[in-house]
Order: sequence, then C-alpha cells, then structure tokens
Amino acid sequence: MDDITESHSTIKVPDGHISGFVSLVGRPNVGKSTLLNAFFEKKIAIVSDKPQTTRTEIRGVLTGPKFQIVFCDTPGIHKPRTLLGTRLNDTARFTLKEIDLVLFVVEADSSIGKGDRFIAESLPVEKTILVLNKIDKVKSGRILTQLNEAAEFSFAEYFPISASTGEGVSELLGHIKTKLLPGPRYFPENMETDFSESFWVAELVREQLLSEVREELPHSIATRVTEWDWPRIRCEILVERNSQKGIVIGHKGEVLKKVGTEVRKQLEDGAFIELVVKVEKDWQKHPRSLDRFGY
Ligand SMILES: Nc1nc2c(ncn2[C@@H]2O[C@H](COP(=O)(O)OP(=O)(O)OP(=O)(O)O)[C@@H](O)[C@H]2O)c(=O)[nH]1
Ligand SMILES: [Mg+2]
Repeated sequence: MDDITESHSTIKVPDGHISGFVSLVGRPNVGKSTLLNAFFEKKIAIVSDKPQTTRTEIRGVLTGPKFQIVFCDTPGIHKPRTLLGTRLNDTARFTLKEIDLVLFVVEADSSIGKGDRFIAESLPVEKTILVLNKIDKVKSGRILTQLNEAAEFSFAEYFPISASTGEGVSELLGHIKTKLLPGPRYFPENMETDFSESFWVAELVREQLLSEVREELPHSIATRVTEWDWPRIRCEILVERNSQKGIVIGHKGEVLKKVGTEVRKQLEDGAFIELVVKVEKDWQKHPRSLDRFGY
C-alpha cells in the first residue's frame, strides 16, 4: 500500500490507484444530473423536465477498489435573465477550474446550437469528452448526423449514450477510468456525496414541486430546511408572488400534501415534514436572498 501524503489526503490507497475530478457541463435540461445518477445507479442529484433544476455544484464520489472519481454535476449554462441565472452560470464555470476531465453533454434530439457552441468555446479541448445523450429518443441515422455536427468542436472523444436507459453509460465510465492518472483518495470510500441531509431534503422538496407545477413557476421556487429536529423537519418554500403561493399550496392544500408524501417516501421511516410557503418578491434578483439559499 502507498501512503500518499498530499495536502488533501492521507487515506491509504492500493498500488495503481487512480483518481480525478470529472465535471458534467452543458445547457440546461440536457441530462447532466440524470447521467450523474446513472453512474451511481441511484439518485444523487434531483432531476426534472424543467430547465435549471440544478442550482449548486453537486458532487458524487464513486469509489472502487482501485479508483475514485469525483463527479461534479453543475447548473446548465444559459443566457441569464436574472441574478440567479448569472450565479448558476458562475457556479458551473467555477467548477471547471482544476478539473481532470469534462463531460460536455449535448442532446441527440435537438440540433447543436448557439447555446452549445457558446459553452464549447470555453472548454479545454484535450480534456473534454463530448457526450451525446438521449439517444433513446432518436433513430440511429440521427445519432450519426449529430455526432458529425458535434465533430466541429474538435474534442478528442465522442460518446453516444442514454442516461435514462443506461445504454453506453458503463462504456463511458470505463473510458473515463482509462483517462485518469494515479492519484489519492480525496474522500473516504463510504462517502458518496458531500452535502448535508437538510440540503438533500430541501432538494427533494424542490424536485417534487418541479414535477407538480407548470412551466413559469419553477424558477420562482427555492427551498431550504430551517429546522431539523428529527423526526420533525421544517422546510421553507419561497415563491416570488402571492398568486404563486396559491399554486404551490394547491386546492385545499393538495399540492403540498402530495409533495410531503412523496418526499417522505424517500426518507428514513418516521420523518415528519412541515412545509411552509413564503412570498419574497423577486428573490431571484436579490443577492442576499440568493446567499441565504446557497445559490
Ligand atoms: N429520453 C431521455 N430523457 C432523458 C435522458 N436523460 C435525461 N432525460 C430527461 O431530460 C430531462 C432533464 O434531465 P436533467 O438530468 O434534470 O437535466 P440537467 O442537464 O441536469 O438539467 P439542469 O440541471 O436544469 O441543467 C428530465 O426530464 C430527464 O428525465 C435520456 O437519456 N433519455
Ligand atoms: Mg441538473
């Protein structure tokens, strides 16, 4: 056993241990978080069909006998319309610093566009793997056309996958391992994420809300746990307008009730979740509100 004593790690590793940081970047909604979950075969990040679901860097640590890969899921990079949008882009870009590999995720079912090109320009060509996701949604001819289009970026590698069905995911993972260099264990082997339980509950509440509400509302919702006195958990839901409060609560509280039930199913038995809806006008534009929610 080598004892790698670098500043960040003194965890013993076997000979030939490889490790590295791998960032998932791309436009909103292309399936970055779904891919993160596919690598782990379990839910590490929340997912929704609404863009800008991921709002902070989500790390997933995948450890095997001779490897450790730290995946960094990021918010989708987009043209920002609010301070929240700008902060999400900054978070995604910041993650690219000191990274060993980038998985640049694009969709098979929409043409490579301005948004993808804008992101591609800032990626390190030699460290980037282009991942063509959602191939389950298109015919094989279309996959070839898309790969051809993507070739304009001159990245060294291209992987067609479906994060939903798992097709191509283990091949991609195998390939990532071939690209990593000998290195330490950054995290203990039983650690899969670096966020707190209360962050996770707030995320689950937001995920459930995203699946319940219509297009315009998702951006206006923020969640955070304000009290954790197990089994009692109090989670605050912030919206921007009074009219949105009604939608989030639902007729006779049915939306909130459903959200609570669905979240509880994903927690240890016995959890009691109290959901409180608050209105804070235009919170997406206020630095202090964003700070409070960790965005
Ligand atoms: N059919 C299909 N749908 C997918 C696939 N991957 C992701 N999706 C769907 O695409 C939508 C967006 O997925 P996310 O993983 O939340 O996308 P994201 O890139 O993390 O989005 P942001 O966090 O908003 O940037 C969800 O409805 C997923 O179920 C895939 O391989 N096939
Ligand atoms: Mg995401």
